[in-house]
Amino acid sequence: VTLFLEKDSNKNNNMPKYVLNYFNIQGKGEVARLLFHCKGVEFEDNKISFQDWPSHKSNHARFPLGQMPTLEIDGHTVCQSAAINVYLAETFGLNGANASERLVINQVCETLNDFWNDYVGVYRNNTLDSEQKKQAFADILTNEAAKLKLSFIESLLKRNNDGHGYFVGDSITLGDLVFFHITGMVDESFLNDYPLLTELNNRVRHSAELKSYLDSRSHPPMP
Ligand SMILES: N[C@@H](CCC(=O)N[C@@H](CS)C(=O)NCC(=O)O)C(=O)O
Repeated sequence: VTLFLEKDSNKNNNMPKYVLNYFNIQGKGEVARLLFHCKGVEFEDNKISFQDWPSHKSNHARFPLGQMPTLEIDGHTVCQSAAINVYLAETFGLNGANASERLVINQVCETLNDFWNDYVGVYRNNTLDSEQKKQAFADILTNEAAKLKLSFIESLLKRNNDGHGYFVGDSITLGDLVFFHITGMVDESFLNDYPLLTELNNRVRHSAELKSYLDSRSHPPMP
């Protein structure tokens, strides 16, 4: 493990060979993809179909927990999406300039992670039919708890460049990408009451770094 960490920290070395393994959906692998595309770093986007997955799952050298995403870094395999995302963000300079900026980014990521867990709860709830699921997804972003979270996130945004830029600094970081990813899983009209957040999503969507990737992206948010 130390091998690739040492290599990464040496800026004179070439980038390692990255392989990201995940399903052909956005899900828990998409933030890593966005980080690669944002920085223009080459990687193999290895999309494994749901059909093929059972034959890979027990290969613990490539899937230590029998789950995806996993990231291969010069052949060393790591797992856990949040760990992968933070590692890539730090390696690419997309995780804030100092501890205070990372504190903002982490608050954004953790708050949005709560939404994600709510989504997954609804998604996996087999007692709901598809109409009830649609309603439950809508509730997740419009109930009182959601309003509190979205207002909080908007207030964090507002502290930097009066809310007309990014969560920290002057360019996209992990916080902006996680925000864009999670809120993008549902209808954007849910953000209508939060104009600065809507603006941020548009800014990320049309950023020079991500525009061409997002224009051509065809894999769905969820299966
Ligand atoms: N805590 C893990 C969870 C990973 C996870 O739940 N992976 C799911 C897909 S999102 C998976 O691999 N499911 C297939 C399986 O368990 O066989 C992470 O964040 O990476």
